[in-house]
Amino acid sequence: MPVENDQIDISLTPVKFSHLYQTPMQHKAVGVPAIVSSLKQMLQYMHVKDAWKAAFALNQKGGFDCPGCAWPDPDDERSSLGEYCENGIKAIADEAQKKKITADFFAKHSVSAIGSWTDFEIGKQGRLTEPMLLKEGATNYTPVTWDEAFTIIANEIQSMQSPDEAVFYTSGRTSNEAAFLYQLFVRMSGTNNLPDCSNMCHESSGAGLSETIGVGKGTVSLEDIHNAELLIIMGQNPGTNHPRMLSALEKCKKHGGKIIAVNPLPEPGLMNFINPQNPLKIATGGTQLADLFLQVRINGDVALLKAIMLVLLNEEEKNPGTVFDKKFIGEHTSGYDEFIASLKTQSLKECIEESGVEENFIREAVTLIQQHKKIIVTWAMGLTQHKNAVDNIKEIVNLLLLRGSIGKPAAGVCPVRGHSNVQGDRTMGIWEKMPEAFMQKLKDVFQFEPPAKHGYDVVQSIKAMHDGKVRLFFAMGGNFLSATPDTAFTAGALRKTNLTVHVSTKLNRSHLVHGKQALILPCLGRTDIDLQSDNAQFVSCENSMGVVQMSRGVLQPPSKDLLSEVAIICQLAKKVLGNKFNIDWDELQNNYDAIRDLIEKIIPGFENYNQRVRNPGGFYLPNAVRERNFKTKTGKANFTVLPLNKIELNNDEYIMMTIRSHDQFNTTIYGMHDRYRGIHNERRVVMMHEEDMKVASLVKHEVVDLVSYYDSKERVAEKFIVVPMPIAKKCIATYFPEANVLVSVNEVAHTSNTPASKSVVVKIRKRVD
Ligand SMILES: Nc1nc2c(c(=O)[nH]1)N[C@H]1C(S)=C(S)[C@@H](COP(=O)(O)OP(=O)(O)OC[C@H]3O[C@@H](n4cnc5c(=O)[nH]c(N)nc54)[C@H](O)[C@@H]3O)O[C@H]1N2
Ligand SMILES: Nc1nc2c(c(=O)[nH]1)N[C@H]1C(S)=C(S)[C@@H](COP(=O)(O)OP(=O)(O)OC[C@H]3O[C@@H](n4cnc5c(=O)[nH]c(N)nc54)[C@H](O)[C@@H]3O)O[C@H]1N2
Ligand SMILES: [Mo]
Repeated sequence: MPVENDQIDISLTPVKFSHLYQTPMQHKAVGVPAIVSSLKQMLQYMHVKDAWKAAFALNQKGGFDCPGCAWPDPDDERSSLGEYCENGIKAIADEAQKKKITADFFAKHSVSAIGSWTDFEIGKQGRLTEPMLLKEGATNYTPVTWDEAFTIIANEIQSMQSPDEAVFYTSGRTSNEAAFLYQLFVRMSGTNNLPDCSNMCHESSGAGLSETIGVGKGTVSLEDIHNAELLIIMGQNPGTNHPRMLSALEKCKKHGGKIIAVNPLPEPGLMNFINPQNPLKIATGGTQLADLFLQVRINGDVALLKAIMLVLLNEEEKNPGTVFDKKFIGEHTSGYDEFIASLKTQSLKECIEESGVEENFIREAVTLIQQHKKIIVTWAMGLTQHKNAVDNIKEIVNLLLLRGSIGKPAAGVCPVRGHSNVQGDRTMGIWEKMPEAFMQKLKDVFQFEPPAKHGYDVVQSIKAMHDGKVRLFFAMGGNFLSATPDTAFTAGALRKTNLTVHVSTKLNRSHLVHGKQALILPCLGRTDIDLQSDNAQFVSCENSMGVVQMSRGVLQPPSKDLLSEVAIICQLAKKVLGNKFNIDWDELQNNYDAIRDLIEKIIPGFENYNQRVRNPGGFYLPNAVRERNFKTKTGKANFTVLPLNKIELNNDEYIMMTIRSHDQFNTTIYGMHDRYRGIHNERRVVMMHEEDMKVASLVKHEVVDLVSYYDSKERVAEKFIVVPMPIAKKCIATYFPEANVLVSVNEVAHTSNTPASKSVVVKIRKRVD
C-alpha cells in the first residue's frame, strides 16, 4: 500500500525491542574481547577458507583495501594478519557472508513484509545475486535480465524533458575507476546532479579548509601522526570507527607525544588501548592514550577553542613572541589583526560557560598547547554535523595558525574520513559543483560541453524529489533513505519519482521505499575477484591521507550474475549514450588500465598512474599545504572571524547527537552490542546523564518517546529506552539511523549544507502506556 507523504509508517523505523542489558562502560579498547568478537563474526557468517584468505589479504600491499573506514595503511611494516582491526573484519564478514539472496527470497517476501524487519534482520539475509525489478503496483521484486534493466533506465533518461530530472547518488565505497567513469557518464548525459555521502559527512571540513588553507582535505601523513608532539582528537570515536588509528596513537605516545580528547562522552577508545597487533601488550595491560579529556558539551567546540585562544592570547601579551609564531603569521597568513581584535571582544567567562568544560581543564589544555610546537588536530563527525560545523573547522585552523603548526612535519589538520574511498570519489569528480578547471579539462579531452549549472547535493536532491522535479533516482551504493535526515520526508520524496535504481551488494531499506518502479542491480564488492574477459582487474582507492593504492579482491564472487560497478556503468553508458561520444565503453570495461589512462589526462597528481599504482604501497598525491603553499584567494592561510554560537535550551529540552554503536557500519548493523559503552542487545536507546534523569524523573530503562520541533512540525521517534551514561549534562545520544526521523531536512550547516544530525533539540516525553 502506498503511504501518504510525510506520514511515518512502520516500514521506515520498525519498533522492536530485543532485551537490553548493560555492563559497566569499558575503560580499555580492543584487546582479547575484540579479537574474539571479530573471529566470531567471521566464523558465523563466512566459509572458513574464505575467512582465512580474506583476513590475510586485508590491507596488505597487493591485497584489497578494507571496505570499512579510510584510515591509511602503514607505508612500511604491516602486521601479517591483515592490518588487523576488529571492525575491518566485521566489514569483510558482512560483505563476504556465505548466505545469498536469490529470486526465491523475493518471491517469498513482499517489499512491505521485509520493511517490517529491523535493519539488523535485513542485513543478515545475505548477498544480492541477481538483478531484480519491482514493477509498478507490484508487491514483490521479480528477476530481470541485465539488458532489460539497462533498457528501463535508458528509456527513463531518454524520455526526460531535462537531464536534470535525474539524480545520481554515490556512497564512498566506489573505486576511483568506477567513480571517474560514473561522473563522466552523468556529465555526458547532461547533468551535475551528483550528490554523495560526503555531503552528509566531511563536506563541512572541505568547505572550512578550502577557504582557510586552500585545500579541502587533510595535510598530514601517518608518519606525522606518529611524530606529533601533541594530538588533539575532537568529535571522533576512533576505538569504534577507526580502530587502526589507535595503533598510530600508541606510536605517537611512545615517541613522547601527548593527547587531548575533546568529546561529550568519555569514549573508551580514547582513554586506554591494548594493541591487538602486539600479543605482549595484551598480556601486560595497554597504553593510556588521552592525557587530558575535555568533556565539552555538544556543539560547545567553538566556545572551547575561543576560550583556549583567549588564554593563549593573554599569555602572549604577558610574554610577547613566546606563544604565537609571529614569523609564520607574518609570512604565511592573512587576517591576523582582525582576528585578534575580534577575539578580544569575547568574554572568557562566557566562552568557558558555553563550552561546558571546567576552567582548570581548559588551562591544562593551554599549557600543553603552549609547550608543544608540532600539533595535529584530528576530527570526524562530532564537528562536521552541526549548523555551524564549518566554523568548528575554521576555528581549529585559527588555533593552528597562531602556533604556526601547519605545513611542517608532524603538524597540521587531519579530518579522518569515513568511507574507504570517499576522498578518492571526490578527487575523481563526484561532486555537484566541481571547479571550473576540472570541467574545462573534461571539455578539452572528451570534446563535449559539460553542463555548466551546479547540480543538487543530498539535501537539495531530497527537496527536488519532494517537489516532483526528479524522475530517476540512481544510487551507486549506499542506503539513501536511512542515511539521510528526516526519514519520513525523504521517503515521501523517493516515492514521488518514477524509477529508483540501486547498485548494491546487500539488501537495505532504500530498496523498500521506492519510486513507481524500482531496480536492484547487484554488484561485486571489494573482496570479490573481478574478472573481465578472463583477466583479473584491480581498482584503486585514496585514503584519508592522500595515498592512492591498488585493491584486488581475493574471493570467488557469490554469483556469476554479478557485474562490477565499472561494468554496470560502461553498459549503461553504452545503452544511454550510444556512439554519441568518442569513447569505447567496451574497452574500458575490459581493461581498467584504460580507465586509469583517462584519469591521468584529467586529474593532476595522477601522472604515470598505471605504473605508480602498481608500486607496493601506492603513491602520495601532492598536497601544496605541506610546502606552506596556500592556494586561497589571498594566497595565504586565512584567519577567520567567527561568531560564538550559543545553545539555549528550555528546562525540558536536550541537545541530541546521533552516533554509531560499536556493531554497525553506518546503516549496516553488524550486531546488537555497543561493547565499549556497555550497551547490549538493543539499539533503541537514549543515553543520558544520571543527574538529568533525576531532574526529569526518569528511571533507568524507562521507555520514552523523543520529540523534536522544527518547521512548525512535531517529529516523534517512539519507544527509546533510557540508559544512564556519563555524557555531558543536558546532552543526550541516540544511534543513527533509528533517530534520523527527528532531524529536519532544513536544519543544515551553513556553506556545506550538511544535515545537523549531531545537534538536534529534542524533548523527552513520558509514555502513558
Ligand atoms: N566500525 C565503523 N567504522 C566506521 C563507520 C561505522 O559506522 N562503523 N563509519 C565510517 C564513516 S562514513 C564515518 S564518517 C566515520 C565516523 O566516525 P565518528 O565521527 O567517530 O562517528 P560517530 O559515531 O558519528 O561519532 C562522533 C563522535 O563525536 C562525538 N561528538 C558528537 N557531537 C560532538 C560535539 O558537538 N563536539 C565534540 N567534540 N564531539 C562530539 C561523539 O560523542 C562521538 O564520539 O567512521 C567511519 N568508520
Ligand atoms: N543521523 C545521522 N545520519 C547520518 C550520519 C550520522 O552520523 N548521523 N552519518 C552520515 C555519514 S558520515 C555518512 S558517510 C552517510 C552514509 O551513507 P551511505 O553511504 O549512503 O550509507 P551506508 O550505510 O554506508 O551504505 C550501505 C549500503 O551500501 C551498499 N554497499 C556496500 N558496499 C558496496 C560496494 O562495494 N558497492 C556498492 N555499489 N554498494 C555497496 C550496501 O548495499 C549497503 O547496504 O550517512 C550519514 N547519515
Ligand atoms: Mo561518513
